[in-house]
Amino acid sequence: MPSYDLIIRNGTLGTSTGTLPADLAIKDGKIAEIGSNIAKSGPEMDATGLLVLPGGVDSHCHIEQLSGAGLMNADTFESATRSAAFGGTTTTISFAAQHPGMRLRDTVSNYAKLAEKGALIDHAFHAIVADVSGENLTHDLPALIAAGHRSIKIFTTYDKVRLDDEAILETLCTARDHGALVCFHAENDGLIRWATKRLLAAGKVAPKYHPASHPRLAEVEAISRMCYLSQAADQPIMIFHVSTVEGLEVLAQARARGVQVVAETCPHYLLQGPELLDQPNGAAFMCSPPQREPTDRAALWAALANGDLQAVTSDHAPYRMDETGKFAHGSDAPFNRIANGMPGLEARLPLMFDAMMQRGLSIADFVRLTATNPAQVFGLAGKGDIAIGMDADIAIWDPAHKRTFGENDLHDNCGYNPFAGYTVTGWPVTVLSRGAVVVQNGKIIGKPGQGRRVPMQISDAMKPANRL
Ligand code: DUC
Ligand code: ZN
Ligand code: ZN
Repeated sequence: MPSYDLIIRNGTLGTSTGTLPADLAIKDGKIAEIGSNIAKSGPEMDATGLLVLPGGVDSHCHIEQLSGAGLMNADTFESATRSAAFGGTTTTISFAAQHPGMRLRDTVSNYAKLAEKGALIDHAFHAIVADVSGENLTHDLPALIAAGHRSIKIFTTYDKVRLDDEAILETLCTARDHGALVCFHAENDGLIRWATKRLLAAGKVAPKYHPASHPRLAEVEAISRMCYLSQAADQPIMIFHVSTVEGLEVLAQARARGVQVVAETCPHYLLQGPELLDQPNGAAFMCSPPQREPTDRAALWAALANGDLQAVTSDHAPYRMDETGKFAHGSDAPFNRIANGMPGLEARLPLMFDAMMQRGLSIADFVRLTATNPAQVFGLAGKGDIAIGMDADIAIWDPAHKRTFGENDLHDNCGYNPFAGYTVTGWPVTVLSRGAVVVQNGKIIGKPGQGRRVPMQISDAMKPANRL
């Protein structure tokens, strides 16, 4: 008779393909058996009335990172991954951010040390490439890719970190030669600068003018251009945080030409509008791209339902509402000098569980969009689903638990919740990472440093079609 480390009994398992009532046994951090009559062999957990889902994979979160504007965000790996675990997420992919003048290999190795010390859950990194000079592309990036850092992030805007088209093409070619995915923050830099200059000159400096400074055409143009560069280099890409209906149309047109492009959106583009910025604490809701219109939200929801968008990530970018964060340039700084971003690691899954169930999506849709797809796109073997042999990264949900978010009830270091007042039904009550309990009964049990780096394997989303 096998002896298991833990059996979770009487729950309903939720996988990327459906649900089934079953018990689940864990051995050595992995799912070892799924069935209805697993013999008792050690510790047990009762999940009667609960859903046993894979822990979330948040493939877009900014942790302990210098922003494009050179500001350190509010979270350490410890605080961010604690917050993630409370929200049912068990794997993060955050950003090792190169700034011009830095060697890429040092950027990633220094960042890995922070994660090794602080992370409570498993993790991987995207390498932000902001300087392609010297040996960064010829030596460092291939070596990093070989070591399992198979995701590259590029900004098309933000002065300090953006790359021009030629540098983007060179990076796409390096990714193609060595097996990596290139992801984009896609907004047209010139359009943003032009709009910003005109707004400031007209004295329109408050946070409520931020959306006008990031026109929707900036996103549409840059997504389109990145799709053409992907086509030219014959290398797949990923577009981060799609916010507009026209952005979705551009993606559909590119796919019809054969461009291999996957894309994500985030809870704030699905649930929030730009009117939130027109209030005294409007800076709390500033992000780029900005929240858009009801028609955009409807189109994004439709794209999640029909498969045109592959993932919902948090874009967790925590800046406190004080001089260490949003107001580093003064409490009356103009919108273009206020840090962009909101905390989202913890609220992502409860928000999406509630919103998806309300809109008629299935548990399997929720699992795929928040865990399975991001794990598969980034080649995180063993993550993002419930099946024998997968890592026992599990979130046990009470689907009936109702909660209204408070002003400052998250476990990160950000000090506010941009979804305060929002009521959700469904909550992760127990969270396991590789079989070990990290959150139970509202308490953190996991320890900093117990998370491991997950090397990325070459995924289908990274492979060129060989049309060159
Ligand atoms: N926009 C970004 O590009 N990154 C972090 C947060 C944000 O709002
Ligand atoms: Zn971005
Ligand atoms: Zn981001």
